[in-house]
Amino acid sequence: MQRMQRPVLLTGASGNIGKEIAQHLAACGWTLRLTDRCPFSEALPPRATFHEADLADASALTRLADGCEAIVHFGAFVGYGSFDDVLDPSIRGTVNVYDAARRFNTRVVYASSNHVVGFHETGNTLDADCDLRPDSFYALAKAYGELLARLYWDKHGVPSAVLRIGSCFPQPRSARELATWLSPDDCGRLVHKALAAPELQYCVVWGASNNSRTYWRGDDRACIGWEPEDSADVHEKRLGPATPDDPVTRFQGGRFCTYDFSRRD
Ligand code: 15L
Repeated sequence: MQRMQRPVLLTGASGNIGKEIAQHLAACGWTLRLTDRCPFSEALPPRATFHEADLADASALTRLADGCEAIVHFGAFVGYGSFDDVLDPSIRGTVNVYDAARRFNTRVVYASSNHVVGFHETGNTLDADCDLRPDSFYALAKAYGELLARLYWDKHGVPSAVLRIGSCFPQPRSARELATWLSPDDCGRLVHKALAAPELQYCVVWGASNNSRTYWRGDDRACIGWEPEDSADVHEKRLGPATPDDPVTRFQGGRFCTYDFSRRD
């Protein structure tokens, strides 16, 4: 399907999820302007251009966003890092994205993370308006991005779909991921729906497939008309039950919660 429209800017395009999203959106007919600090290692999707740039560079971001219809923001420091690790790519980078969206009057599809609620226990089922309990500086930076999205909607009318991405890998790799898995296809469809939704304000959607063991329930998916089509349930036999006394299974954020954990009670 070919859409006649201005390009969509995709940040973090060279990352594992970014590459999948680029292919999926191109197949849905979107014209893409891809950007990342690292080169795009695969053949470019049809109608896509690639521009190497640093998210912390506000003028580069402004040039890239000029003429775009929307920004899909997946660029970030990825993994368990320090405050210094996340400061430029995730915090400054996301401010630059929102400033560009405000300037050019575009919507933002913001890739947040399930780790913003990582310190909720796995026995609790959460609605999207639950307390944020970030499990790392990585998650704190994602939570900052969620609040930026809220601020830029309330103050400047920049629409955002905040997607709390679970574990987006080709297949679930652990008992935890039977709850948190988001299939790459469901992820692609989610971003496409967030881009295509005719009326977008500020909404938060759990980015997880239709998993029976999910930790997450209510959200704003109806606003963008998305429902997951895949499920981690078919992998249950292979991955087995969660071990109840494993500290990694106590909190929803899994391993991120256990790194540098020093609380004693
Ligand atoms: C994320 O946000 C991370 O980027 C990814 O590396 C995984 O840790 C994933 O969440 C997850 O929770 O499985």
